[in-house]
Amino acid sequence: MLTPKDKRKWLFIGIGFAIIAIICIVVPAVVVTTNKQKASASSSSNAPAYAMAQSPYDNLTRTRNLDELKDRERIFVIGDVHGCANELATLLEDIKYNKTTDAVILAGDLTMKGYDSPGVLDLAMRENIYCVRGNHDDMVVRFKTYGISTGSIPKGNQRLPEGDVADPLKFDDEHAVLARNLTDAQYNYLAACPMAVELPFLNAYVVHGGLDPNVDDVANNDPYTVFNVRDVVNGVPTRDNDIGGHWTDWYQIITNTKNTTRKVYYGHDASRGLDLEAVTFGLDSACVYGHKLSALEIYTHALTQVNCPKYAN
Ligand SMILES: *[C@@H]1O[C@H](CO)[C@@H](O)[C@H](O)[C@H]1NC(C)=O
Ligand SMILES: *[C@@H]1O[C@H](CO)[C@@H](O)[C@H](O)[C@H]1NC(C)=O
Ligand SMILES: *[C@@H]1O[C@H](CO)[C@@H](O)[C@H](O)[C@H]1NC(C)=O
Ligand SMILES: *[C@@H]1O[C@H](CO)[C@@H](O)[C@H](O)[C@H]1NC(C)=O
Ligand SMILES: [Mn+2]
Repeated sequence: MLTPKDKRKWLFIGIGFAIIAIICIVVPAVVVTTNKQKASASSSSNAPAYAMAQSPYDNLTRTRNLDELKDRERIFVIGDVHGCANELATLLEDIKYNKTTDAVILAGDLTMKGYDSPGVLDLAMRENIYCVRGNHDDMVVRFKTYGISTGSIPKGNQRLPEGDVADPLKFDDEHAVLARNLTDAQYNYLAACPMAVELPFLNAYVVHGGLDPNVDDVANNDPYTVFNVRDVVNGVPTRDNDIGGHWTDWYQIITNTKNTTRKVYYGHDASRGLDLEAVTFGLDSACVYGHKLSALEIYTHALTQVNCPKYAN
């Protein structure tokens, strides 16, 4: 028989073990779980490991959801226009573009290289055309945002002060010449072209260069890479197009391991030209270099092209 004193003793020992068990098992479990939640929250909002600094002057919208286009009869994506305003106007006529019932999305690099970048922006504004930002557009925007913020865009070969960006710029750059020429309306239009346009009703995106298939939230892509990617070398995207493999092959392989097939319409790779694959659709057919300007209709994949004189090398 246990005496009342023994009972109390065993009761205290039991309570002691319970407290030790709580300290040793429950507390660490809670801490580990909390840390895991923190880690997954921060990794999902993190840029990929290869990302460089983002310019304080890029004034960039990462993604724009264009669910509003779901009732349009036709949606066209047009490749790099690069200042070829007349060819864009001809292409709109050829597709019989109706801004009420159709939509047009420009796949970036509206500006530079060609003869009338401001004219392209004016035409795009007038025709309610949608857009994403290209690598050349990005440089023009960064100069102009700097000009708006500081009062002027100086001349000379000093660096635009942007931190450790992947593509540092100097004020004697040709993109600064166009930036000095842009009206506020033209700048506002160009600056508002996002890194990526989402068409959720088609599970499709429009970007200039490409997307990293391992980044689940498209907004977490590295903007410089989205504007510039052509190839992938050992799993790391690069601007080059003669080493590694085409980013679209990598994109297709990773997409095959996933449960969603996110289509990507893009431009930027004039040397590869038109490149329509299963889930990626390359539309830079080198208009400014004397080839063609291309419009792909997303529902039917009907292709319309116009010929372009050679304006740049
Ligand atoms: C565009 O389509 C709307 C609706 O069908 C029509 O009323 C309008 O006349 C069309 N505009 C042109 C320029 O064809
Ligand atoms: C800048 O504007 C001037 C005058 O409007 C024009 O002559 C020139 O071609 C423009 N330059 C660029 C790069 O757009
Ligand atoms: C950034 O761009 C928007 C248009 O998207 C414009 O309204 C705004 O003024 C710009 N901001 C700066 C600092 O220039
Ligand atoms: C893929 O998605 C479908 C439908 O949402 C689901 O039933 C299936 O389990 C998913 N498969 C994988 C491997 O996640
Ligand atoms: Mn480009």
